[in-house]
Amino acid sequence: MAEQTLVIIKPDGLSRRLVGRIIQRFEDKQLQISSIKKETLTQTQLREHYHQLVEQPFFPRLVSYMTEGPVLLLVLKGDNAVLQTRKIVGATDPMEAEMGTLRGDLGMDKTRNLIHASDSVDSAAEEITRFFG
Ligand code: IDP
Repeated sequence: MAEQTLVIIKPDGLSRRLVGRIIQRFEDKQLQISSIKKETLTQTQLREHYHQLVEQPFFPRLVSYMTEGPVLLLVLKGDNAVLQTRKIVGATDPMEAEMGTLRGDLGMDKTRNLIHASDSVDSAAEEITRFFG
Protein backbone atom coordinates (compact mmCIF):
# COMPACT_ATOMS: atom_id res chain seq x y z
CA MET A 1 0.00 0.00 0.00
CA ALA A 2 1.33 3.45 -0.88
CA GLU A 3 2.43 5.29 2.25
CA GLN A 4 4.49 8.29 3.22
CA THR A 5 7.19 8.43 5.86
CA LEU A 6 9.46 11.08 7.32
CA VAL A 7 13.23 10.71 7.18
CA ILE A 8 15.76 13.02 8.80
CA ILE A 9 19.36 12.80 7.66
CA LYS A 10 21.05 13.91 10.89
CA PRO A 11 23.88 16.51 11.01
CA ASP A 12 26.72 13.97 10.66
CA GLY A 13 25.12 12.66 7.45
CA LEU A 14 25.60 16.13 5.96
CA SER A 15 29.01 16.91 7.49
CA ARG A 16 30.34 13.49 6.40
CA ARG A 17 28.98 14.07 2.86
CA LEU A 18 26.86 10.90 2.95
CA VAL A 19 23.62 12.46 1.67
CA GLY A 20 23.92 11.11 -1.88
CA ARG A 21 24.64 7.55 -0.74
CA ILE A 22 21.82 7.60 1.79
CA ILE A 23 19.22 8.89 -0.68
CA GLN A 24 20.45 6.40 -3.30
CA ARG A 25 19.58 3.49 -0.98
CA PHE A 26 15.99 4.72 -0.62
CA GLU A 27 15.65 5.34 -4.36
CA ASP A 28 17.07 1.87 -5.06
CA LYS A 29 14.08 0.47 -3.14
CA GLN A 30 11.60 2.52 -5.23
CA LEU A 31 10.97 5.08 -2.50
CA GLN A 32 10.40 8.47 -4.05
CA ILE A 33 11.18 11.87 -2.57
CA SER A 34 7.95 13.85 -2.34
CA SER A 35 9.35 16.74 -0.24
CA ILE A 36 12.83 17.73 0.83
CA LYS A 37 14.38 20.62 2.75
CA LYS A 38 17.52 21.53 4.65
CA GLU A 39 17.00 23.10 8.04
CA THR A 40 18.70 23.58 11.41
CA LEU A 41 16.33 22.18 14.02
CA THR A 42 15.55 24.08 17.23
CA GLN A 43 15.45 22.75 20.79
CA THR A 44 11.67 23.28 20.76
CA GLN A 45 11.21 21.17 17.61
CA LEU A 46 13.42 18.43 19.08
CA ARG A 47 11.59 18.36 22.41
CA GLU A 48 8.37 17.80 20.45
CA HIS A 49 9.84 15.31 18.00
CA TYR A 50 11.54 13.26 20.76
CA HIS A 51 8.84 13.86 23.42
CA GLN A 52 9.03 10.23 24.58
CA LEU A 53 12.75 10.60 25.32
CA VAL A 54 12.98 13.93 27.20
CA GLU A 55 13.50 12.16 30.55
CA GLN A 56 16.25 9.87 29.24
CA PRO A 57 19.79 10.51 30.52
CA PHE A 58 21.09 10.74 26.94
CA PHE A 59 18.53 13.39 25.90
CA PRO A 60 20.90 16.42 26.31
CA ARG A 61 23.50 14.60 24.19
CA LEU A 62 20.83 13.83 21.59
CA VAL A 63 19.79 17.51 21.40
CA SER A 64 23.35 18.79 21.11
CA TYR A 65 24.04 16.25 18.34
CA MET A 66 20.86 17.11 16.45
CA THR A 67 21.61 20.86 16.62
CA GLU A 68 25.32 20.75 15.73
CA GLY A 69 24.48 21.55 12.09
CA PRO A 70 21.66 21.46 9.56
CA VAL A 71 19.66 18.31 8.85
CA LEU A 72 17.91 17.19 5.68
CA LEU A 73 14.20 16.47 6.10
CA LEU A 74 12.58 14.21 3.52
CA VAL A 75 9.13 12.81 2.90
CA LEU A 76 9.44 9.46 1.12
CA LYS A 77 6.55 7.87 -0.73
CA GLY A 78 6.15 4.25 -1.83
CA ASP A 79 4.71 0.83 -1.10
CA ASN A 80 4.98 0.09 2.64
CA ALA A 81 7.23 3.15 2.89
CA VAL A 82 7.28 3.19 6.71
CA LEU A 83 8.51 -0.39 7.17
CA GLN A 84 10.73 -0.42 4.06
CA THR A 85 12.51 2.71 5.23
CA ARG A 86 13.04 1.38 8.77
CA LYS A 87 14.52 -1.82 7.29
CA ILE A 88 16.93 0.13 5.11
CA VAL A 89 17.93 2.30 8.10
CA GLY A 90 18.46 -0.62 10.54
CA ALA A 91 18.49 -0.92 14.34
CA THR A 92 18.98 2.14 16.58
CA ASP A 93 22.43 1.05 17.75
CA PRO A 94 24.82 0.85 14.76
CA MET A 95 26.78 -1.87 16.62
CA GLU A 96 23.65 -4.02 16.56
CA ALA A 97 22.33 -2.98 13.15
CA GLU A 98 22.89 -5.56 10.41
CA MET A 99 25.59 -4.90 7.83
CA GLY A 100 23.83 -3.80 4.65
CA THR A 101 21.65 -1.36 6.58
CA LEU A 102 22.60 2.31 6.58
CA ARG A 103 23.28 2.41 10.32
CA GLY A 104 25.11 -0.95 10.23
CA ASP A 105 27.36 0.20 7.37
CA LEU A 106 27.81 3.88 8.20
CA GLY A 107 26.59 4.67 11.75
CA MET A 108 29.09 5.42 14.53
CA ASP A 109 27.36 5.04 17.90
CA LYS A 110 23.96 4.84 19.55
CA THR A 111 23.44 8.60 19.53
CA ARG A 112 25.24 9.43 16.27
CA ASN A 113 23.31 6.98 14.13
CA LEU A 114 22.89 9.17 11.01
CA ILE A 115 19.19 8.88 10.27
CA HIS A 116 15.72 9.16 11.75
CA ALA A 117 12.79 7.31 10.16
CA SER A 118 9.18 7.30 11.40
CA ASP A 119 8.28 4.12 13.28
CA SER A 120 4.59 3.81 12.29
CA VAL A 121 2.04 5.16 9.83
CA ASP A 122 0.51 7.27 12.62
CA SER A 123 3.79 8.81 13.74
CA ALA A 124 4.75 9.41 10.09
CA ALA A 125 1.59 11.48 9.59
CA GLU A 126 2.28 13.42 12.79
CA GLU A 127 5.94 14.04 11.91
CA ILE A 128 5.19 15.08 8.31
CA THR A 129 2.70 17.64 9.64
CA ARG A 130 5.19 18.81 12.28
CA PHE A 131 8.00 19.49 9.82
CA PHE A 132 6.19 20.25 6.55
CA GLY A 133 2.86 21.68 7.78
P1 IDP B 1 15.03 5.19 16.53
O1 IDP B 1 15.68 6.46 16.02
O2 IDP B 1 15.77 3.95 16.06
O3 IDP B 1 13.55 5.12 16.26
P2 IDP B 1 14.50 5.93 19.32
O4 IDP B 1 14.45 4.98 20.47
O5 IDP B 1 13.24 6.61 18.89
O6 IDP B 1 15.22 5.15 18.13
O7 IDP B 1 15.58 7.03 19.73
C1 IDP B 1 15.70 8.25 19.04
C2 IDP B 1 17.18 8.62 18.91
O8 IDP B 1 17.74 8.84 20.22
C3 IDP B 1 18.06 7.51 18.30
O9 IDP B 1 17.98 7.47 16.89
C4 IDP B 1 19.41 7.89 18.83
O10 IDP B 1 19.98 8.99 18.08
C5 IDP B 1 19.09 8.36 20.24
N1 IDP B 1 19.16 7.25 21.22
C6 IDP B 1 18.23 6.29 21.42
N2 IDP B 1 18.58 5.44 22.40
C7 IDP B 1 19.78 5.87 22.85
C8 IDP B 1 20.66 5.39 23.90
O11 IDP B 1 20.40 4.39 24.59
N3 IDP B 1 21.80 6.11 24.05
C9 IDP B 1 22.10 7.20 23.31
N4 IDP B 1 21.31 7.69 22.33
C10 IDP B 1 20.16 7.03 22.09
